[in-house]
Amino acid sequence: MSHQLGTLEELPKDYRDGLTSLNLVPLWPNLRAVLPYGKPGHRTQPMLWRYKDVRPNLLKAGELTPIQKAERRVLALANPGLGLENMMATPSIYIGMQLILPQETAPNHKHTPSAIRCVVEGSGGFTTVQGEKCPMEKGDLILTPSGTWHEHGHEGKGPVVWMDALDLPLIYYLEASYCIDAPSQGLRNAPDSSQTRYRRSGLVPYASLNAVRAPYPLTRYPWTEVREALVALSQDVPDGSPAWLAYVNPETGFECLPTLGFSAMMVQAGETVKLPRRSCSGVLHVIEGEGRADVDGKAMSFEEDDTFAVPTHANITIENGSAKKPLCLFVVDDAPLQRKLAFYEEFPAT
Ligand code: GTQ
Repeated sequence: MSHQLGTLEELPKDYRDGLTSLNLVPLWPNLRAVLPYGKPGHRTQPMLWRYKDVRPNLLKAGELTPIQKAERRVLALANPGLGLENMMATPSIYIGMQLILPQETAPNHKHTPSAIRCVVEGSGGFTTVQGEKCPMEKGDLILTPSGTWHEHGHEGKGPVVWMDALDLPLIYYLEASYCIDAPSQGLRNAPDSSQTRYRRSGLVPYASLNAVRAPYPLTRYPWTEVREALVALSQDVPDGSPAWLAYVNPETGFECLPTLGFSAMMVQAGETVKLPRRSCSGVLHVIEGEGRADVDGKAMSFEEDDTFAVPTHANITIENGSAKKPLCLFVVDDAPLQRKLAFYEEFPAT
């Protein structure tokens, strides 16, 4: 039943002032703001960041700020609806574009927020996570979960750039965000686990059936393999739907991280897809291809390496702008957190 609720102005001024002096607030004038009917409100704007705008500024940062003065040389993609200084792409998701130049190192640390990298350009970069050295090639996903030591380096030529996604806004809001640094890690002398223990989906090391399972068994998800899987899946999805694969923990089958979810989507040449309306917020990054997105009526044309933010409950249509080539998107969202809080919802595309 919807009633017109009382307003602040209806209350006598001396009563209001008395409440304020006692740090008390009446709920009813604010109730609809915090509990709107039907759908949540949001300050997050549908927002596109073009890589052709980001890249020159990131390279300029490479000239202006030596790595020692930056620790991490990053430009954050800040959603203006959430206040630029807050460095939030969505209420839960921080996105940064990080540059590392040949021979530079970004020192070892660990922190309470969880992070991932999705490589944008360049070759020869690497991230070492808990002693495991992970090569970084375009489109590779590398996890650095909460509390895991990580450091970056670059043994190749030319700039290396990747996209960082962290649950930093959430952890900061909880007043739980902090970091510890340490000398460089010792390296485990073996290829990363995507090349050895978890070479193929559906197979796990036998001993893991008995063992107390490591929470984060797989750190690197090579894009070449994800892409092959998307191409194969594309042959068996209905027209108007994307081929959509979730990155999961190979030991549990559940999401890789507690808070943020990762997935990859392929839209066939010439196709337009409507996504289900989902209760999570998200960020979509173009690994390959070009096209147009409509997010709650805001149209955005994107190219390869561009990134866009989508608010909770958004209606999203994605059009592959090419008649010849597929469009590949990497998706970050906070669905794992919402599932744990038991209110994640999906509504069919309308
Ligand atoms: O590479 O460890 O964009 O700690 C923000 C915080 C990257 C990182 C960011 C970080 C990192």
